[in-house]
Amino acid sequence: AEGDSQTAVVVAPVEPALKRPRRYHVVILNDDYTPMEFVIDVLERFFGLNVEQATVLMLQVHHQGRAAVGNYSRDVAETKAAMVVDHARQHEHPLLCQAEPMP
Ligand code: TYC
Repeated sequence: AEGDSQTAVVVAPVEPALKRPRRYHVVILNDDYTPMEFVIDVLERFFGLNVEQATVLMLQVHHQGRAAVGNYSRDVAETKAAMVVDHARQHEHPLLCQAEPMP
């Protein structure tokens, strides 16, 4: 209509108000002392793997030094890692397990 002025408003790109929270890997690490059977049991018990999947993953860690077991929210990943370490210490095994932010 007459008299309308077209005003161009330039909006600078801003950070999204809500960033999707980072996901965290739970990583298990190799060591020379924790029995293979114990690691397999941990993978079944805490990560819901079946015995075949757990065996493959345990051997991967044994040969390559480490592997990611799953990805979770930060809270869940840190809790699971702490539960695994706690369980291992109760059985006097040095197994290490930690949460790491995904790239
Ligand atoms: N390297 C151990 C052994 O030879 C087995 C092992 C596998 C330990 C995976 C830890 O995260 C681990 N008994």
